[in-house]
Amino acid sequence: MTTRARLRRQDPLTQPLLPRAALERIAADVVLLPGAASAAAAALLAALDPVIAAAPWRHMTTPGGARMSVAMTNCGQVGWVSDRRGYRYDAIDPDSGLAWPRMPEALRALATHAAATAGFDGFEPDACLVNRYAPGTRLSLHQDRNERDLAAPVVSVSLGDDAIFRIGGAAWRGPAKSLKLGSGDVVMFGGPARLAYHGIDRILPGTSTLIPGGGRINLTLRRVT
Ligand code: MD3
Ligand code: FE
Repeated sequence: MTTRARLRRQDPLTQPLLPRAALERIAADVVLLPGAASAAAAALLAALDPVIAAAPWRHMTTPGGARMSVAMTNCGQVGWVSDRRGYRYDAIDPDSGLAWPRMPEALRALATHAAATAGFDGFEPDACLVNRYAPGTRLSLHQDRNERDLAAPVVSVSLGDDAIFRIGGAAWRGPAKSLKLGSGDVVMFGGPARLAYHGIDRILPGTSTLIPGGGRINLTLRRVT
């Protein structure tokens, strides 16, 4: 549970009058829907089971030859892959030689509805990158720019342990904001924020019991083709 949610729940007088904000604008084109996926969290996790069975977690290699500490898989028409040749999207899972598993309908619908709530109408994701963070795992500051249509937003769904997320601007250096992402939080990144540098600095272990064994799973729904 996030600090924000804990504070509100401990205050029986104000809770009925001041429900947790349904939408927080973090920056011009970054919209947080706190807990928007909380009710669906267990169902989303279960919907990932067939995805993981068909395309098991793997640690990809960066173009520089480093093993990523984040474990990843994909579902949808194309999946994000990285190896010595670079980063790209591919319709084929290199580990199986098969198409990526289909995107669970519950996930697609959640992303489309969340995007519409934030003002991104008509978002039709065709890819979902699934990231798994054990405690101690980090994702270094990077940009996502391999998607063809950079006008489409990216929708992120956090499950499990809280994470400290950092988002800066279009330059690697420069001011950045830190944001705690808790289980069920949905964040939309659109417009100029689409090219913002961002990363995961830290996982806060033991902050959620959703995922057996702990840790965090992040789903990013994207329009790639
Ligand atoms: C801002 N994932 O998969 S989600 C990624 O929590 C990635 O697993 C992080 O960065 C995670 O590429 C952060 C938030 C996010 C995702 C994609 C973005 C923010 C973004 C793309 C453009 C701008
Ligand atoms: Fe990213």
